[in-house]
Amino acid sequence: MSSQLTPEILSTLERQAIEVPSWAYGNSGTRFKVFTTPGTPRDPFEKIADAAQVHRHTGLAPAVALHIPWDRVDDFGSLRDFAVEQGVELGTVNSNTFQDDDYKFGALTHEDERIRRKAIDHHLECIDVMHLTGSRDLKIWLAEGSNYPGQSDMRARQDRLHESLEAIYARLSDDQRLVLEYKFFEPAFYHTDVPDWGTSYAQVAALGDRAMVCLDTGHHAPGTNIEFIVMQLLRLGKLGSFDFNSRFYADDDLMVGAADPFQLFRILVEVIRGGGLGHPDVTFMLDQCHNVEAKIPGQIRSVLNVQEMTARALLLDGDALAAARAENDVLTANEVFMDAFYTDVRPALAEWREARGLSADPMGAYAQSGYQQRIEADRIGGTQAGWGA
Ligand code: PSV
Ligand code: MN
Ligand code: MN
Repeated sequence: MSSQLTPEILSTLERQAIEVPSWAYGNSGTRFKVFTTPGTPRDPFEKIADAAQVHRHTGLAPAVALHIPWDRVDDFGSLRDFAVEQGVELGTVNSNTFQDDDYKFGALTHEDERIRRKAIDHHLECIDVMHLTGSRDLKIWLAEGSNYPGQSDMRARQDRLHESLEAIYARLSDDQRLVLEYKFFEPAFYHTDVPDWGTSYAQVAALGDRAMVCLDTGHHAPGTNIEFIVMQLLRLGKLGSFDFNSRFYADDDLMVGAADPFQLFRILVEVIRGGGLGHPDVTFMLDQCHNVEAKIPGQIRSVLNVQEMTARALLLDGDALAAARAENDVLTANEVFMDAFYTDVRPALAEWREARGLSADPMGAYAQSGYQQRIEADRIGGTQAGWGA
């Protein structure tokens, strides 16, 4: 093999699995416009079929995350069987409390007990779905908060949030988990009820061992040292999952590694340092929308980006780094770090793929496969990802 990737690194890469989101295959957009794309899936089955293409060409994406109610079907058992036929499994179930008029002023935090009950019941329905799909994780992202100082009692909302989460957590079976995602703003602009990792941590710590934090890389203020948060959550044993994507400005949901590959590298260095790579407790997921680019190749590119930065992070010379640190040799430590980042691992990863019966060039193989032409011819009237629905 042409490269620096040792057998040990190659076998570590073997354990990498990246879950893809069903909503990446539907049409999505901004609040200005949702562009439709020929061949867009018309139902959850077609989303799974598209997601399976990503795994087929990369060997990296064996699971698909669902979103309820966007992916609600009459028979989840048959969706599960279909996924297995396609060579993937059903993964994390995402709840949705952001598209119902009742939730205008909150869901799990709402002042009105009736609305809170409705939001809790939605999560119980999601847990029922998880039993049918075989999913382990319930992921909760809450669009709750307020727009103006004085509008809400922030403290009382935290208390209600705890009570609601407790009721949901109590319904999980022993092998299921709750992961609570944080986001610093949007759709609320003054305060958000779960704005940061500390709040998510405080809430999940109060629930128990099977409640963890979900870190979405696009959900921090610009300039935030995300790898520090990764380190801390791993140190505390509370990093349950990643939603990978990249951003230039806000929650852009662009392809992971596209906006800032170096940040992705730094995050993966801390994942490896903290024992999170290939660890069953730490799920790697994408949370992306492909507004203008082709969706399946967009996902293929993304999982390849994660693998590429993982391989580079695995190249970090730990002994040289430790020696430089011990001497407080700042410049050498930084050079060792940058050497790993600047190493081109693409030829080695192409060989890694070929050794596994995959194409060296998954983007090219997908383009050649004829799948895209087939779905464009067959599917008329695809669905939106759900944002405008
Ligand atoms: C909204 O910000 C969001 O992007 C969250 O990151 C969720 O994970 C995702 O939507 C799906 O609900
Ligand atoms: Mn997310
Ligand atoms: Mn988001």
